[in-house]
Amino acid sequence: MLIFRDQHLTPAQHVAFSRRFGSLETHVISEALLEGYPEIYVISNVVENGKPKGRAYAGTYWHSDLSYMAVPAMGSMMYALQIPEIGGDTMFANMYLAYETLSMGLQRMLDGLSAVHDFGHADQRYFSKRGATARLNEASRKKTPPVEHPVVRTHPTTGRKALFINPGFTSHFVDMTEEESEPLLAYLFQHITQPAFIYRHRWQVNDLVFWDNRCTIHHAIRDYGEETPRHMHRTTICGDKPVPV
Ligand SMILES: O=C(O)CCC(=O)C(=O)O
Repeated sequence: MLIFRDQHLTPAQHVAFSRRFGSLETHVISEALLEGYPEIYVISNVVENGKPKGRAYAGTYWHSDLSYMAVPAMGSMMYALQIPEIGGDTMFANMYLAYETLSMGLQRMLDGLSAVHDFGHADQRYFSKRGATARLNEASRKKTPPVEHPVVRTHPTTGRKALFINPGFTSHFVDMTEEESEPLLAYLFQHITQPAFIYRHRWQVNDLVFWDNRCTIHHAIRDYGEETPRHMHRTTICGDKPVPV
């Protein structure tokens, strides 16, 4: 992760800087894209003239951006425009450490597994309970069928192994039922989100935070009131297909 405090960026500058690292994704939730800048996904609980300015409470569960796509995101760059005085932090967990601290036996077993990732899983499991806006509709559901990824991936730049599963989007292991997968996934999800692996970012207005989705997962904390504005712009940088170990 890279954190740049006190940046003063127009949407065009945010997009231009992001493009230096690769081509940019257009998020499947089209209602949340910034007018005139489809590369900017707006995460916001602000409503103006009765119209939501973005997707409220997006990412309020552990996930890696776009892991539900066949080619998940390399990185994301989030720019803070409005932040609650208290709360609204984002937690990031280190998936290299998550892998490296498992026993050799479990590492070896996971090295050979693949898992299914599904945007609908998070939508049903988390959003339906929390009244988020801009949920998956039929068109966006069609664009995001479940996909399979290796459970352990080799980072293309560092060559290090990282666990590539997350509670938000990973529904089960390939060739196993959800019921069979559940006990091991539950163990792994508590392992990968333990405090020792977490950096918690306390946002300030004008922060630009750039994270690598190939070796981290993150969780936006919803601990502020609905009347407390939180307004962010995010660009998403295209990645490559996860390489198994
Ligand atoms: O709002 C945040 O802090 C993070 C939102 C999120 O999870 C994301 O952009 O993927």
